[in-house]
Amino acid sequence: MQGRPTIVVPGRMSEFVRERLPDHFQPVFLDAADPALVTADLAASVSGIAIQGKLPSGFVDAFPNLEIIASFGVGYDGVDAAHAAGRGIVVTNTSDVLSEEVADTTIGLLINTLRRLPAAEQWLRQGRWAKEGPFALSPLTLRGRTVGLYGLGRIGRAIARRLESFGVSIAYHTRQPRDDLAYAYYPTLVEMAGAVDTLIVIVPGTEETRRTVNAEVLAALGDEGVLISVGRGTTVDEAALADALQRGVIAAAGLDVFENEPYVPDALLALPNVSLLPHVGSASRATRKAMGDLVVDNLVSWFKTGAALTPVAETPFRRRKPV
Ligand code: NAP
Ligand code: 8YV
Repeated sequence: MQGRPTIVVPGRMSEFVRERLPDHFQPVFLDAADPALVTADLAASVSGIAIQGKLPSGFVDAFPNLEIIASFGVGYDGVDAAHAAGRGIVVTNTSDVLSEEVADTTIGLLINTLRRLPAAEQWLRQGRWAKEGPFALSPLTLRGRTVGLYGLGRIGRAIARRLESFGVSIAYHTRQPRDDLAYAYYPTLVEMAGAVDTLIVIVPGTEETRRTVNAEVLAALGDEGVLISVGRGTTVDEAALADALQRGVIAAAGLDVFENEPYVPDALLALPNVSLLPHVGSASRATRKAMGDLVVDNLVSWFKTGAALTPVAETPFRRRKPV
């Protein structure tokens, strides 16, 4: 790597990336991914972008010499990878290093939702145990449940492995069945929802998955049904979900992700049968550091060796000219 490539970092970015970038690169931190903030000199000098969250293609196109977009997170729905591919720009994500952490969080959210543990803790903290007696028995339990995983990729499989030890039945829906796993496969989401009582959503947020967890799927899940959503908020029709929870079409939901983060619909906040988390699936310092390191390591590898470590499927590129 001759000289230090200039990497632009627009908007919020993990401290772990901010701290390490100067060891290898000339980082330029901008307030936002706004093309109006890009001077002609900066436009010409930038060869990489590090991004957390949404990256408008108008901003990407402000840089004629851009080679790589390193995205913080395994889900890269904030980056138009097809657009980047069309310009020959490689996009990387932070796959694998967070799978076990997100699977742990999913199991925690599932049990919180079924057994109402956050409400039970509030009962104790508010002095109600001493004044009013034991917390109410939870109407729901994990015992005897059949869990359907919508998505059985890296994180889905890590969730399934944990669920095996809980003694529940496991099914899944993806576009392609997996011949290496013995779980029951359903070719459609609504068929699987009709066959299980617990639906865990861990697919990427794409146009294809958008609002696919809709009123029909929730009705199929049934009145003992529990929805756990940890993929992307866009996959769930939140208005249909609030309605289903209000009317008892399903029993409860646990949500870590929302369509319009950080805003959570009032209709969901008002419901007692919902457990809500502020998108903390991967949010331990150790895992966020591993993710941050992978963002930087992808950039280093690209400029040093000509290959990224974890390119996304749309951009399996190699770099032609060494710097
Ligand atoms: P992955 O390994 O790429 O797995 C994605 C899974 O979704 C695959 O099983 C895939 O199977 C399935 N899938 C994709 N499109 C589908 C469709 N249209 N219909 C049915 N199934 C579909 O991804 P991962 O590493 O497990 O991560 C999954 C997602 O979790 C990320 O994209 C991200 O949005 C989310 N996430 C959330 C958090 C959090 O903090 N809550 C943290 C990390 C990740 P087929 O290709 O066979 O369909
Ligand atoms: C991160 C995530 O919180 O990896 C993902 O796809 O959703 C989370 O691990 C998020 O990407 C940080 O912005």
